[in-house]
Amino acid sequence: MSKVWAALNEHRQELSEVSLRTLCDNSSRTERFLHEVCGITVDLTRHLADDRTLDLLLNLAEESNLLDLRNAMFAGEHVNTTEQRAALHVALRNRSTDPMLVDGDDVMPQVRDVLDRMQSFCNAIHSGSWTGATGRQITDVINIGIGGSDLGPAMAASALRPWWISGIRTHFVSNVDPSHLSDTLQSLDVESTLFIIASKTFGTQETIANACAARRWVTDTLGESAVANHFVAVSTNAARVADFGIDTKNMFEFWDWVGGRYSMWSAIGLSIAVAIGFDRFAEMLDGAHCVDNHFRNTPPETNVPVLLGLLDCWYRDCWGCQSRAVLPYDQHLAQLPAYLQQLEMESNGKQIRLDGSKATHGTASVLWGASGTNGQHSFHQMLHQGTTMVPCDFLVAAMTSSDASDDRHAMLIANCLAQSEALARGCTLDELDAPSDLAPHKVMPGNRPSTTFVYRQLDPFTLGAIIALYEHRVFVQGVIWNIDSFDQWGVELGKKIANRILPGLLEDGAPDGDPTTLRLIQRIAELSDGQNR
Ligand code: G6Q
Repeated sequence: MSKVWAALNEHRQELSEVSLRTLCDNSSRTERFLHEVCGITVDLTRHLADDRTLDLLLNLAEESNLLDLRNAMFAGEHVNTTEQRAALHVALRNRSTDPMLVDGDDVMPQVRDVLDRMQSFCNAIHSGSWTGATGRQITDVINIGIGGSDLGPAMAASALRPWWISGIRTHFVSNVDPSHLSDTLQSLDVESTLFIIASKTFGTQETIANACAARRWVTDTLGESAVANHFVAVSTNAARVADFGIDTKNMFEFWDWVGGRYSMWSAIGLSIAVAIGFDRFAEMLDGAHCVDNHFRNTPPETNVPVLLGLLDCWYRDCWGCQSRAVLPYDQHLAQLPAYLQQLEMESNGKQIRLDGSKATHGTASVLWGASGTNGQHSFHQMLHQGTTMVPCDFLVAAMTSSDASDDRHAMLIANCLAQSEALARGCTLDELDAPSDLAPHKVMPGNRPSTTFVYRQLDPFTLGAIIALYEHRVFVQGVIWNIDSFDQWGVELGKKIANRILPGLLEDGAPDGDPTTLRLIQRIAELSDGQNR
């Protein structure tokens, strides 16, 4: 263990004696723990950390070469070492005129070219000049994709619902469970529905199976020639797109230096741009670019993603926190926890370090959460009085994006602020007004840390900024843990086994699997009367 880690662990013992009440009541606390970035106030004052904590964590960043690695990412170096690739999603939202290089080539001309094509496509859909095969205007757009080709666009489209262009509805189908597509299609008219098949590889089993089913739905009614009007593709693989039967002039390209879970800024965001219009999509890119500049140019002590990522490591490794909760007090961000689960847990849920050795510290926490105030009537009990400490992120807008003029938004804010105050300060036995037999049940231990993010309104710029903050925070965690945040080898084995099991479910061949799998296949066959065969 390095000297800095040892000092951090020792310091954590000292902090056990300090209460968050004392820390928060220090009037100079805001100097180092309250920050503004791209219109977002990030309040870190309710963290179990003092000046010495921050100094030690910043030493840890220095010891881990954080700034060099950050610069390497922006320089398009192969920071995804196990796949020998750049991770240059920042180029997709580079709104400056500066070049961005991958292997010596400026990628900005191709990035701008695809953005221009996305803009023309959106305009054609919105103006009605792109129609279905029978001449009907497109009213419904379905993104078929999964993982990184679904979660970001689905989350963003839902977050930006108040900005939806009228007359266009967007839908997202990801699951290979046939119900997902059939439930979605139920209320739609084939003549006015357009599919975006979003897949980096264009080989993902679930996406291709759903895309084939969607094509059958279209061609059964409108004939083969209708594919040209009702399907576009987003991919890095033109050959497979053509094999599927989509003309590559209706394909929007991206590149292998864009990781799946970092791809909503690329053409994978086409469904977002269709939903809110290209200009608003560009504002989302602007928000992310603003945070990129902050991350790239701000000294570590005031660099918000750096501080957030370091605090995550502090709780994970020095306090033993196994999970973190994301609690948006913003109904439009209800899908944020699901999106962040992939971003953090697929990026940093690893146990092998860059040099091939086994990690000696814990890595990604279990990330979970739900929108407030709903969670208060459910799992917040555990956050307040459970035996496990769960650091929380609270997010809240100063203004509602609804047209309500009553007190509900104020209630939402009051509840958000109340939760973080209650978690931090708790309630002692002395402060209780309760009969003695009930008193222990009502004591609130407090000392539970949280970050509060406050922004004016959840507009496209702010959403872009929030997501970029989280992306860079995850990068910082990965650097401290010395792991490759851009690969995902852990998802491969299950895919391989599923491919081995599938023929035994479909054909008369011998089922394949270990004894438990074989027993379950047998039981499923009995229960389904062989329906899958
Ligand atoms: C993300 C992962 C993964 C990927 C999906 C879909 O970082 O790589 O979630 O996005 O498996 O892959 P395709 O886009 O290739 O269909």
